[in-house]
Amino acid sequence: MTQNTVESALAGTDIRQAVEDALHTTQFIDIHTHLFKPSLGALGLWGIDELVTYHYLEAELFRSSKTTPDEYWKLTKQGKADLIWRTLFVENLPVSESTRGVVAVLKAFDLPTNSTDLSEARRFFAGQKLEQHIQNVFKLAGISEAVMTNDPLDPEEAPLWEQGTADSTLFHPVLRLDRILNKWAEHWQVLQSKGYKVERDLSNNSIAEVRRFVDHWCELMKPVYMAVSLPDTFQYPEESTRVRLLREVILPACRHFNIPLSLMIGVRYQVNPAIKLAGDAVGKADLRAVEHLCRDFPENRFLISVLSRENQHELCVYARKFANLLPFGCWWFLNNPSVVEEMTRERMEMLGSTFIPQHSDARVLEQVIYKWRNTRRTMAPLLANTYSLLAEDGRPVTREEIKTDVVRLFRKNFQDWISPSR
Ligand code: RAT
Ligand code: ZN
Repeated sequence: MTQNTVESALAGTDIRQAVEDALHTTQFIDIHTHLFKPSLGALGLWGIDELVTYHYLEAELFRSSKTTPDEYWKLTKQGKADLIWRTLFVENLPVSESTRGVVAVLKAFDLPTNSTDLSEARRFFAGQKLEQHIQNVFKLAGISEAVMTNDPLDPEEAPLWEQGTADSTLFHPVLRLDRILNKWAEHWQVLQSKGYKVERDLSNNSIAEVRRFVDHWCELMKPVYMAVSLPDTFQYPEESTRVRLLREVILPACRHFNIPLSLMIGVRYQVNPAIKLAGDAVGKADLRAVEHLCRDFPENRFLISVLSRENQHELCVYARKFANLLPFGCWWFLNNPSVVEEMTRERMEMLGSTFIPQHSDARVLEQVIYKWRNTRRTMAPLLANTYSLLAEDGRPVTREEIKTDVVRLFRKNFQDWISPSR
């Protein structure tokens, strides 16, 4: 170490300050959201009624209200939002992570956080112009870009891409494969109706034809990666349509376009269908599937998030074995400060800075404000502690090194993964 670096080496509270500064001056890349670029029109959700009816809050509503799901689904969007606001924010203290998030968003726009109704917030959001509002929101969230989730078999979304959509420097596309890989039986005829000669049992020329479909969408969308969410029962290898499509279509296509495949593993779909989107749960997965994929396909790059807390340690172990595996995010039920802290500490201890700590999973634009604020708040003491331990053990760190590490975690690891040559 040069004399100069020794002089600028930090200790104690200076480390904490340098971490806070690095976290606040780094524009993060939000690598997985359900937000949409403005040219995809009404698909993009924003504003107070969408925030309050987020499915994480719908799940909480039914714990505190006598309203049944059937009664709830009959209400208008505003009726639903009014009921949730009254139940979770007026009659109860909004102490859960998702309710506190709405409070943080209101506060960010200087809107009242304890009013008995949503009228002032509604007036405020109605007065925003979307494109300008997106820029303000990204600034408040400290993100430069967000990655979308784009399913070519979504009947509302696909025609918009086919007609041609304006690109956005703020939003990157991702080819989402859930319908193809998880619901082939319900969708093979949709491909057929679009002129692809596929069969339900993947016979004849089906594999080449699905590949032609995927290639068409990669050329149209230019996705930064492909992605699929998978059940806790996901196995690889296995005799199934999903695995054949994965092995013979998707992985070769990822190699051809030189993009990673994101696997989000561990959903127990629709354990309570009555509450719709809020009705999915979690199950521990067998991560030997990840082991087999990473070993059998060394030329593919995998972004992997697992939903069960019990799978997190194993995922880190596999990442130590396979350099083509990049763990990312604290997904869905894991995105609570207590779990984020535990998982992120474990990842740093086992993987150094070779992972992506978080994504927002935002479905409603303004959620990125609270989700990224919470991430920074949890990360600050955790990173400060990591660098303090390092200094205590004999390797002091500088402000510049801390900044470089934060940029790596929240930007560069992703940029390098999606485009290794840059
Ligand atoms: O977090 C969520 O909103 C979930 O409903 C899922 O969308 C999940 O993130 C996914 O991408 O499948
Ligand atoms: Zn998601």
